[in-house]
Amino acid sequence: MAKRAPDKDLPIVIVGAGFAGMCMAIELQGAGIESFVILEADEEIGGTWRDNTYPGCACDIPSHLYSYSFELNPNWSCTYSPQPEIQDYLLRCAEKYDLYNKIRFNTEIKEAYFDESTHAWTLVSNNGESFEARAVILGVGPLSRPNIPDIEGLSEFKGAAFHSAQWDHDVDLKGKKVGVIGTGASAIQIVPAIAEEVDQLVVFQRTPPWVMPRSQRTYSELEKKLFATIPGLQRLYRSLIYWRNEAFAVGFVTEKRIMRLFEWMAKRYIRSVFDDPQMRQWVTPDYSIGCKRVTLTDKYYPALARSNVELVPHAVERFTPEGVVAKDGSHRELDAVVLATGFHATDFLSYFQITGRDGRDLNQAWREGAEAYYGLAVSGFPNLFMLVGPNTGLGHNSIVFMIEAQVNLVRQCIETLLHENLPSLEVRPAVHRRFNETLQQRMKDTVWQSGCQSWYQEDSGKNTTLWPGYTFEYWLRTKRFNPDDFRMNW
Ligand code: N01
Repeated sequence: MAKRAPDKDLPIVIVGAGFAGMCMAIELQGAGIESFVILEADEEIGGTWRDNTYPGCACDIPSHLYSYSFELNPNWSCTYSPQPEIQDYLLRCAEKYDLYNKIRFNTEIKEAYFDESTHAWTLVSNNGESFEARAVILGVGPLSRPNIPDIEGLSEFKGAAFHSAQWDHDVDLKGKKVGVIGTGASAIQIVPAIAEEVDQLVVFQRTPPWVMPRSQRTYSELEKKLFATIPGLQRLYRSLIYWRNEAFAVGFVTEKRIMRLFEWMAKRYIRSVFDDPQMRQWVTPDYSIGCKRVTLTDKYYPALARSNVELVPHAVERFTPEGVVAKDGSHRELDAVVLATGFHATDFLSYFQITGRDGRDLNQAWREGAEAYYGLAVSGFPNLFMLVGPNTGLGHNSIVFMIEAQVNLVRQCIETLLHENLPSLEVRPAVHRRFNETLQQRMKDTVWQSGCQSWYQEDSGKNTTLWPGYTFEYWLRTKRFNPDDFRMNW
């Protein structure tokens, strides 16, 4: 079929209005590109910070860093802000940057295909609507689809059961016998938040997490005033937090022996809370600290030590209509169960049907694990970009920093496409391959590949989620669009 000139008037489509999609929109606006629309599956912006409303939900990266660099907020109430405050921040940003006019809500994209003759993408929504686009940017996030484990008997359980990211606020847990399955970053926030109000709390632990104290602190009115009025102070504070967090990467990716110091600190923390040798043993992980995400909390261990809280150091075998049977065969009667069982993090875009050049299917291209060029472009899929894509997640620092680096490069790709009126722009296969070979080679020496099983990895053990280096390095390497890395079709 003869190719036509690209239709300049086709919009750019951003999918998802969370931290990433909004950042992309603001970046395009800043470059004078207004021809975009944001398609959002839900009826409000916010992504993960809209969805996760469980008791105790907060960010485990300090808010002065976990926020846009171009939209500092001097009024964060405390070091690690609770979810409502972060969602409010995002709502304010959406208002300030006039994003609501650009968003189509309740529009969930299920399918996207590229037409080589028109150089256009067509996106199809769940209600059958279709949208044509010059370029597509997927900002859907890897932690958006809850992992509801296929545990025998779950559907026959007579009590309430819901995932941590789909908290059922109609269920009153006061005075009830409640089970929490999972002990990851969500569970360690939920357990202390509900321990006081429930009658009994049973925590089912398949694998103990490493826990470090979080040192939460409320900012005084004076501090907020100083942040707001002294030029550069808040930016300096933000930089200090950034470099402190970045220092962890030395242990994660360069010198794993440093992690022994953190292990020693975490074990000392365990001893300071628990007198019972049995409890100390149960909560002490047998894998290197950092291999799974380190959980930060001052409240989880004290909550486990409460008399109405029981730690069951076993995975779950099955549900009964009345409760849960642990792997050791013991049964607990429960009124409600919280599935704090994480997300389909490595599946990335598996729930999308994405068809690129020559009928390439993205899921097929990723059958051995997702991979991309700096997590944001895939060979064979012209004019398609993604944010927080493969191997751009972090175990130690703010993902907002990575998002800003990504939108900067994607914006440059889009500018090249528009200003040079190119039909398409696509990362070269050899560049894509070399990039991922080097990345996986480097990954081998990181703490994340030191022997534990985590959501960072595919079942095969391949780590498709994390950036195996320093974030400033990612920022430097994505700062300028390199035309040699892309095939530009005329
Ligand atoms: O999920 P997880 P999460 N039977 O995957 C267990 C971000 N986040 O929602 O370790 C029994 O960490 C599983 O056990 P195991 C953050 O990036 C950020 O807590 O696999 N147990 C594990 O204990 C985080 O890393 C914040 O053996 C089962 C737990 O469930 C990511 O979200 C706050 C099971 C899942 O832990 C995910 O955290 C919260 C089964 N069948 C979350 N299946 C911030 O503060 C799973 N488990 C920014």
